[in-house]
Amino acid sequence: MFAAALAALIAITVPAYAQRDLDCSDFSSWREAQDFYEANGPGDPHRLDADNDGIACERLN
Ligand SMILES: [Ca+2]
Ligand SMILES: [Ca+2]
Repeated sequence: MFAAALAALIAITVPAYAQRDLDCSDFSSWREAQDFYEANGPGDPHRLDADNDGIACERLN
């Protein structure tokens, strides 16, 4: 529940977050990283999906 609220907050505050590059290590869960990746699309400005298959940070869970 907290992660969902955080993701919603991230979506609202994208401009602030967009000012610095985030990496998979900045997220505590895959869901969080994936929501951020989808909110920042199209494209992958933060390079969270290195193999471009639409799934960010496969090594997180
Ligand atoms: Ca990055
Ligand atoms: Ca991927």
